[in-house]
Amino acid sequence: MTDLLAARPGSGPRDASVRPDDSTSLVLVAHRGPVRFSKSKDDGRWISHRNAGGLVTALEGIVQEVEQSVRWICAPASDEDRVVARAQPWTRFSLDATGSGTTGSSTSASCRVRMLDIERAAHDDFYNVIANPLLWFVQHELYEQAPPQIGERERRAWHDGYVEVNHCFAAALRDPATVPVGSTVMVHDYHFYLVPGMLRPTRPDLFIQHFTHIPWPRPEAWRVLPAPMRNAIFRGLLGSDIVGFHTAGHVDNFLHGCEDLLGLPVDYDEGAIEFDGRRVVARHYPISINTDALENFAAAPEVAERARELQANRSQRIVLRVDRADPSKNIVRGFEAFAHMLRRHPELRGSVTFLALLQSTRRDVPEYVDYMRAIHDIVDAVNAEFSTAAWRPIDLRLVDDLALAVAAYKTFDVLLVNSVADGMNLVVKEALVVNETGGAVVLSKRAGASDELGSVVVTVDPYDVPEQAEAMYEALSMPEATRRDRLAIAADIVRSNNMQKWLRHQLSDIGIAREPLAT
Ligand code: ADQ
Repeated sequence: MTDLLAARPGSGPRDASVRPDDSTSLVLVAHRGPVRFSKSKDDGRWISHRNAGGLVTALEGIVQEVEQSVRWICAPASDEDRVVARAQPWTRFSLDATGSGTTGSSTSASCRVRMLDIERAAHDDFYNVIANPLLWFVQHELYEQAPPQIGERERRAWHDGYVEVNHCFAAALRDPATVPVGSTVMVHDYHFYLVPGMLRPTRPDLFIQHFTHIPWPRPEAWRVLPAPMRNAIFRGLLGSDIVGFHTAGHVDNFLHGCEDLLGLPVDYDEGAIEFDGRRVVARHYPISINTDALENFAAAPEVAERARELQANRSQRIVLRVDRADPSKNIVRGFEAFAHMLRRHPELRGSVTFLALLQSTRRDVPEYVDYMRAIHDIVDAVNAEFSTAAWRPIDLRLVDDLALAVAAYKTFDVLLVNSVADGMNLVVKEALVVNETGGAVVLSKRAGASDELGSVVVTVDPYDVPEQAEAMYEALSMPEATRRDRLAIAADIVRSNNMQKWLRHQLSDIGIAREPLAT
């Protein structure tokens, strides 16, 4: 995932060191922090860089949205981060509100960042064996055809990695010097399902919210995991006061899981579960993008430069996808569908190019290495079948380049988002806001975004390749006026359900909302 802003060098950990104050009452817990460190080759000084990523950007929005100062607890992402984590527990990190554009004001919000000194072996098990791929694959239902082997390695990695890292986080959060009495703790994503349950018994003074950014599947999908693991996940989450998801469907799946797998009493009307003598509520908060910041970025010179480059080399029409190279994004089936369309509609050959901007991801996980190979194989096969001297049907670029992605968003004819499952999918929201050419969208019914946008885009089932081929053809063939009307409606939906709304809805439920800012 990429931020709207390039990493900006800042001050090193020595001079950025601060003592935490005691008035802080909002604590964010996420695997990634807003900052990472490197050592200058010139003078050996530490340099801090702003981290990229959709989740980081969203959490930065929280820092800007609330009045009180915020603490952010995260894991180190490199050996350099580990050195810094050992040398000093807290680093101050400033956000320039003009730069990130959340409020449009010139004031600067800041937070205190604490990276926990997690042992590398435990982190590897936690991240590369359990969180990605096991939990990611279970929750995106990528095991439908071939369930995983949960052997000794996975059991050990569960205890020595996932449980251990969650325990390290819970232990740090237990300390009132890290989390002052009465704080609100917002825990993010599938890395930390156990933290709320570990924290609750010793810190009943805290208000704990957990938010899951990826799909929450139906109870049956969880049966892929051994009962002790899946029960620990549900019970861990139920240490929260509020559990948040992107869609009403994910909430419903969670409630059914509590009833079916744990036998707990569930009030479906209220979205509430009785657990351990407490009432836990499940709510949905559909995440979005910072539309103002994106529109400003779309007008930047670097985007114009990429747009010129694209224009110089483009064929008449472009089918676009922008994704991490992740099996959940269904990239291989997307290329198969494109080939299917070229077979059924040979008149399109030579005039439509599939531009795929793929960001490499999770290279330490064998499933991802295999998937990348499968992507290259299908691209080679399709290009070998259809290429002519003047035209190559698939233009695959392995890039992490948001300026190029935004330039492509501006002028695509069809955007393909065919995820097997997706918590939300921010690519479709970004593309709809930026497109200037009446681009049409083909969207998976299993992306969270289809709840909001399904009625104005062409929706598809992610496993149905011929349907995706026909949907792309339909989108390419749609009259321009229809495409422009649909785009305008869809972009309005995204602009009115923007990231600020996602944040304020949660903060209001937590009860710490400030007065709405004029936007
Ligand atoms: P992701 O799975 O990463 O997020 P998504 O929501 O689509 O998926 O966000 C991807 C982000 O990365 C977008 O901001 C996009 O612009 C950027 N990106 C993708 N490819 C890129 C490239 N080649 N170059 C530059 N930037 C690129 C997880 C869940 C989603 C959920 C989000 C937020 O899987 O379902 O929407 O978190 O909760």
